[in-house]
Amino acid sequence: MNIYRYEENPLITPADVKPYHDGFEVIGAFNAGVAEYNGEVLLLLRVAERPISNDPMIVKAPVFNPETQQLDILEFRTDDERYDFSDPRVIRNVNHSGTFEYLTSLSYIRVARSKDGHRFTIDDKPLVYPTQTLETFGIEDPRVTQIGDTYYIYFSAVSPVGVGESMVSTKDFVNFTHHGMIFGPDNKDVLIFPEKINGKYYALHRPTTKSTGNPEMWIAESDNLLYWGNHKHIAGLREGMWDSGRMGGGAVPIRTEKGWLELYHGATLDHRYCMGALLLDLNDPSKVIARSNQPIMEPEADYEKNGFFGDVVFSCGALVDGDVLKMYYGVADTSMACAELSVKEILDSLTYL
Ligand code: MAN
Repeated sequence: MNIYRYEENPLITPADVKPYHDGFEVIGAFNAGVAEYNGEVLLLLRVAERPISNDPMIVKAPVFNPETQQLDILEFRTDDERYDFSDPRVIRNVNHSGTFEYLTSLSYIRVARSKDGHRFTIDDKPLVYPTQTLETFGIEDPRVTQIGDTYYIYFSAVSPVGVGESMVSTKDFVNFTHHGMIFGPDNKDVLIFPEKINGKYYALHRPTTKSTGNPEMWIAESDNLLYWGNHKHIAGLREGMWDSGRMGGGAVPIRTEKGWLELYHGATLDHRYCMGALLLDLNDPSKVIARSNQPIMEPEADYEKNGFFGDVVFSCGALVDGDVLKMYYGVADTSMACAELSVKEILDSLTYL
């Protein structure tokens, strides 16, 4: 697989983003959704900001308060034995293993704009910021599907009652309609197909199940993009392989002659995130035709291996120009990068089932 990583990588780093909140630092500008609007490439960055702590014994947790529309900042002592601070992203209660109590940063969506897809200018203010009780821990990992002249932007809405997928829509990136939560908790990695198939809208999604099952890929259909049904499980984890721990959709599905090409992320149980692909039937996208046995991209560059949470390549959007696929991707839960791959080479690399 030929992969051309841009020389400018990482294209956007936290140092390029001015904090929106006083007394905070930007620790991540990553996992961006991608859109083309008015002749520009827009990256809808997940910006993560953290309250600065001057005391190494204190870990702070920012929480959006829907009543005041401000952030509350909670403080925890690192020697408090009720909590586990070993994962820098979260504060866990030692008695509830698996779940987390608080996040150490708050994420929201901010836009970076570019004429050439390489050099970006970052807006001063958020594009989509928490407003509701289901978003008090932040909004994360946006994806964008353009249908006609409407852009549907959907993201993980994180709060103490769970992580679900909520959606807003806009025609101009100024005025928004909030459609509420379209996939209830726990669910992430929703990808809405860019056109109807046999009269229905389709979306990939990734429930996290607690009774039986694993974090794997599902598909659902809808008449109106808001109410989703006829859920089907389409692809699962593979023991001993690069996608043995968790998996979820990445970029908006791309129509090719051979089928819908879905770039997805897979991780091992020790959290090494790679990108691979699924090929779905053009007429019935619940049918998986082919899949990557080997990742199409793995964390290799220094900026992919090292960062806030290292060994992560995680794409939320790509642009296609003929055979050239420009995959924008978050690196190490810290920054944004881009790489060009050949659509044909990806398709040729897949193993048919
Ligand atoms: C995981 C990671 C974090 C994220 C939380 C909540 O722990 O993906 O980056 O903030 O889930 O979604």
